Amino acid sequence: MPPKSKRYRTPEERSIDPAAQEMLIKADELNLSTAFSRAEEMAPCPIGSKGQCCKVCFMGPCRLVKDGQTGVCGATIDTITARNFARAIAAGAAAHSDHGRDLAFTLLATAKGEAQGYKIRDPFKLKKLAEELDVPVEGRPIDEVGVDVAEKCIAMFGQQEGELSIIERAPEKRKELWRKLGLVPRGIDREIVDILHRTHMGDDQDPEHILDQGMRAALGDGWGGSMIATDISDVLFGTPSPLVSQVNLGVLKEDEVNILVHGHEPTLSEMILAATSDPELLAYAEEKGAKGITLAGICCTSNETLMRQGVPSAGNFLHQELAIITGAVEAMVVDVQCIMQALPNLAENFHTEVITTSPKVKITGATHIEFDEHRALDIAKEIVRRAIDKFPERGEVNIPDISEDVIPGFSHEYINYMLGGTYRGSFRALNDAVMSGRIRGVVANVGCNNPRSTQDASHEYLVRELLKKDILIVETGCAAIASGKYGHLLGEAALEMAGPGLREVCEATGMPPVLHLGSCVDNSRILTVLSQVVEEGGLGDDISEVPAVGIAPEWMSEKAISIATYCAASGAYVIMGITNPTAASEMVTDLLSKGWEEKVGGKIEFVFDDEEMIERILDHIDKKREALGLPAYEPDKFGKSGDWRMKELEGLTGAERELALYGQPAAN
Ligand code: BF8
Repeated sequence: MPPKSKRYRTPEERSIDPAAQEMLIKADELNLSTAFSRAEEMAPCPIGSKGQCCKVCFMGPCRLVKDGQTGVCGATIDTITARNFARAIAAGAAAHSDHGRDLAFTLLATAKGEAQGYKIRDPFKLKKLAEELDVPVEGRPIDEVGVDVAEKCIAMFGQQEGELSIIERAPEKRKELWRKLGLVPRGIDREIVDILHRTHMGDDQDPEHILDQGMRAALGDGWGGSMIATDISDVLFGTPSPLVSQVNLGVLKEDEVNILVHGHEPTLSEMILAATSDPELLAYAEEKGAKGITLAGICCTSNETLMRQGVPSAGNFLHQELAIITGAVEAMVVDVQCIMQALPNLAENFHTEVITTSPKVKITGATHIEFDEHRALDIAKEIVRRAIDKFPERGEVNIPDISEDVIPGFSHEYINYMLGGTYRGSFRALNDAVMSGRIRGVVANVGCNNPRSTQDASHEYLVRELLKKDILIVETGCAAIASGKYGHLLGEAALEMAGPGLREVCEATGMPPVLHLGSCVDNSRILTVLSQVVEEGGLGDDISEVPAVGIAPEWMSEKAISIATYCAASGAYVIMGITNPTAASEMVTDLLSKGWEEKVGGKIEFVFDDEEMIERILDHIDKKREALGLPAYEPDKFGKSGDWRMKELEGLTGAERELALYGQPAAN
């Protein structure tokens, strides 16, 4: 029989993660196909990858490979590329926003007392949201407020006219610009449908006009659907604050039942967590020979449960198959998004049961147990029981003994508190540090893994190099999990890498230099942080003036395109790695960069070399500093104080210390 997979790259070329390398060697030994081997066996389509294929009608598909060639209808390469990009925004915005909608319905059911096992865990956040949405709070029971807030959020999806009310969180100058350009979303769903309509055959054919609507729909994601998802998750499951947990495949336990939750929604996984501590189920696990039940996560479901409940993470996107190859996973429970169809096939080689739970997602070969918030705890218990039943069927187990401690959970509320305390919480300390040049600027490192590059290599390298240059890093999604694996999410370890100015600030405030902000919908927290930084004063009147850059060096998903677009439309410079999906059109590529920069102050660029990415990031940040009239960044200016000095002095004798401190022995 021919081998299912052929190894083209060494394990080190496939991933920098030693746990992944170990599992990839195992996969090759067992002749198992993974995303790594499949990517090596199939080059990306050279036509589709550059956006030069049009599939919007059935006179084609048309592939425009010659200069000046058009589609059968006459569509130009610029129109086709812009349409493809806009459709990716629509799909990404739909995925994020639908996630937000589902959470709004869960809040509604919870507030009505119809959702089994759920409660409002952060009533303060609910009240704050209520005030923003003009829902009366005074003297009303919290559940009544919850019903009204949920209904207002649900209405934002179907809203037809006017403005999405949450955009009020944006700086005044930004809102004025959006209004002037007609970019304020009227309703979350409406803008997505509008893209699908205008990119249908025979509609909008002006690339700039198509991409303007792309920005409008993406803003409905970032400042709408994703923001609702973040806020309601906090209301229902608690606003994150830092806690200690672990990341990587080593979190799986050889002698316990291992259940993995994978996907994006925290709703069912929170109930599975509750079920894993049910005494009856624990006794049942023991009966089957297991010492306990371990729950761990993959992808953004993992980020959700990691930052709120400290549930360990088995890894990021490219770890989903590798986790099954350990032979130690009894059940992989998936909800929505980023779930590889390969999982059930792979699981056939082991005892693992793949369980789909979303009404939107069925996968051939997986068991479907549909989630219903009205019976959530019962469903979660059923799933845990099935996993326990699988434990005696285990074959050989190979869990890499590799995991790293992490401190996730930096919501914008916590950052505010951390920098100022309960009574004077503010971003003042952060703004001052940027203004003085101790912190040169801020980079948001977000997005996926992509088997077309070496897993985690860019995330790890860029974070390490940027820290040295006094850049504060905020992270979400698989990028954040990557940082966790290499110790970058541990305050102390990351401080060792930080430049002297950044280090001084972090030591003084207790803020780690790499902040885990959550899952991909929590990129909305980055928008909130940027707005609050602007509101605090001293770093300009708009997001576009803040010395900050967003990067997605290993992206792969349409959601990443929506995120990049709403960040750019909000004024941020975004750099994406891997590939340029608009490469077939110089005009569209320029439009996304120079064109958008002139129009909205933010832009998207595609850069495939880490060094060049760093160069562009620093250049942008330094230019923004100059435009604000801030002192130019000087790497050696700060860092004379700080804990390092104390440690150095501690190692000296009394006389040496006096010499180090005063330049001469102290007078008697
Ligand atoms: O939403 S970073 S691979 S898991 S798409 Fe998917 Fe990309 Fe990971 Fe989270 Ni975001």
